[in-house]
Amino acid sequence: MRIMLIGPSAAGKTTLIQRLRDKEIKYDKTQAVEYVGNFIDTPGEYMQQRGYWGSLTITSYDADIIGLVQDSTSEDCWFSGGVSTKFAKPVIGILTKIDSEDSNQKQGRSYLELAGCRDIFPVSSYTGEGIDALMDNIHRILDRYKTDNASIYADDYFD
Ligand SMILES: Nc1nc2c(ncn2[C@@H]2O[C@H](COP(=O)(O)OP(=O)(O)OP(=O)(O)O)[C@@H](O)[C@H]2O)c(=O)[nH]1
Ligand SMILES: [Mg+2]
Repeated sequence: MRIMLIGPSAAGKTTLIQRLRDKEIKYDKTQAVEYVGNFIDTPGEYMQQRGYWGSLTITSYDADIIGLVQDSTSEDCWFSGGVSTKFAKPVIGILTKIDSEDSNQKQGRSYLELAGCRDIFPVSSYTGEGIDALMDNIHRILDRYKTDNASIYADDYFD
């Protein structure tokens, strides 16, 4: 199972992947699409600059599930309304940096809802809060997607 993360620069995608893989947390600017274990990390600029969007769409074919990553300390929303429907894949929302005193979960959640995310997971890569809930639920979401869309997929599509 492969998870692809999409979100603006500094949203916390790379740090989250480091946390999920039990690696050392250290800043490492993402320069290109990177396949890291069961994850696909993407540079924020690829979604913030229109011309790169095609690269994200193509790469999404390699993923089983897409995570739209919103920084809960940011006032900005880079996701266009209903963007989750652009992917023929299950899409979840991930709200990062909930440990920060500047975190505004309510606002971040509303941005992800507008983007079309039905399942939203608040997490902190620093403290680990919400990380287990995120990983525990991913398989449930994939199963639900499979059931909901059973009529359009071959029986072995998800194997
Ligand atoms: N307080 C707090 N800061 C975080 C958390 N996760 C990431 N950060 C900080 O946010 C900054 C950006 O994190 P990255 O993971 O590099 O962000 P990114 O989304 O990969 O950014 P690009 O590679 O530019 O697309 C870094 O300084 C991180 O230390 C978190 O859970 N809590
Ligand atoms: Mg990065």
